[in-house]
Amino acid sequence: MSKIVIITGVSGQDGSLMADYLIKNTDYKIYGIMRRCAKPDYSNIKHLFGSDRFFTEVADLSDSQSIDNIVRNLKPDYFINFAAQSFVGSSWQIPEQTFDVGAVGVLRCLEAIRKHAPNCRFYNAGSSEEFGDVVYSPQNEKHPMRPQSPYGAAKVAARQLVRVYRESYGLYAVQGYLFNHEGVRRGEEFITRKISKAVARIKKAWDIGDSFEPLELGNLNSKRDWSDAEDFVEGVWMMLNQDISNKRLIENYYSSRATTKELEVQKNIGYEEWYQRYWASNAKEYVLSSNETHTVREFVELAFGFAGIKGIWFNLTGKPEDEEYILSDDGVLATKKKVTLVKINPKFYRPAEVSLLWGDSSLARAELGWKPKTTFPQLVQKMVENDLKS
Ligand code: NDP
Ligand code: GDR
Repeated sequence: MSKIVIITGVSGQDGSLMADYLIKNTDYKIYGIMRRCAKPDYSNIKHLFGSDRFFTEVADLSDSQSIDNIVRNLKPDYFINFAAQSFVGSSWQIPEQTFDVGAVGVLRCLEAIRKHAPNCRFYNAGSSEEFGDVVYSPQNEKHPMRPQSPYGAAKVAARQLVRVYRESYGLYAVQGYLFNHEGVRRGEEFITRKISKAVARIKKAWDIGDSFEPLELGNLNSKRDWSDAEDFVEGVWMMLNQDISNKRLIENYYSSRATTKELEVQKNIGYEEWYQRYWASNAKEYVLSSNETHTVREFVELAFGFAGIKGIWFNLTGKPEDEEYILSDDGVLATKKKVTLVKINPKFYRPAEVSLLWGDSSLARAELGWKPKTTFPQLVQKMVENDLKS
């Protein structure tokens, strides 16, 4: 019988990419969970509606009954939780909702799995925001948790719950540490998509001789480790299938399965149950990252560059909020008049900033054999070209 995978947050970037990945690489049935919404946005998943392996269900992470019912009815083999209020900036405006979905929502999933599908493998979407105010770089799995936002704090709480349920009940439950990942399905308020959309808008206006409003940004100096989301859903699937992907654990498995003690346990509970328990108690949590860090400033320069627009940074007062990115005289679209492409709007500053994120995913690369395929410039180019086309 075909296995069943539940994906929450399926209308978002990662959920929809995971659904695509599983339709392509498995023969499993995918149940995408969407919350009730007056005008649902199906843009990321409408291409899947013709598939006889893709279904949608209505549930909400803030409603324990809805999660419980779905797990009880479907008895899934995998539950991949991508649902969250995922915009860090908004987490100061709606902290309670962010925490409820990001932390208590995870507890609701774990409880439903514990009661109705204890052999189901659970993934929760952890974040580099959990590292927050970092104490060393690059950050690996051992870095302390120092979140700087209600969003980051919710993810840290969720991580503790995932660990407690794994250790208390023997669930295969893991939470990766994922650094920023982007792409053409990225929400428009996140910086990368905000830039690629604005570059396309400005390029279009410029080409037809129209005036345009500059792109308004906050902190240009913050550094992020950006990757392509398509590479990351594969890494998440590897974390959920470490009996197939984890070289080190597979070696340990072969050496421990014939020990006298383990043979005794196998005799008592049966090999299949022993296998489930073995992988549940040994599954590990990994960092996924590009292992590079770049400033917002660099992203801006590359994005305008891919649209054939050259600019320079300009600041008459030296105050950060007076900095502008202006069309440069020696650029392809040169002009004598000052044309502002980007300016600062302090409303995009955050009450507390995570100024540097830089991942070290060497453990995932060594043990899972995972590696991102898309480079930083390729990612920027892909996003700009997509927005120029649309
Ligand atoms: P998106 O914002 O694109 O998607 C979030 C999804 O969660 C949407 O489908 C949204 O539905 C859904 N959702 C929100 N609240 C609820 C709720 N109460 N019940 C059910 N569904 C809900 O995020 P991403 O795809 O980028 O990220 C996926 C996960 O990974 C998130 O948990 C995020 O925090 C985490 N993460 C993301 C990183 C990144 O760089 N992208 C890095 C590290 C972690 P709706 O369409 O109705 O809003
Ligand atoms: P982040 O992503 O907070 O890292 O969270 P975001 O793209 O929102 O911000 C990245 C950095 O850019 C700075 N910045 C701005 N950000 C936005 N959105 N808009 C602006 O105008 C702007 N100007 C400067 C921010 O201050 C920040 O430093 C993402 C989300 O996907 C989370 O869900 C995920 O957990 C983390 O990545 C890892």
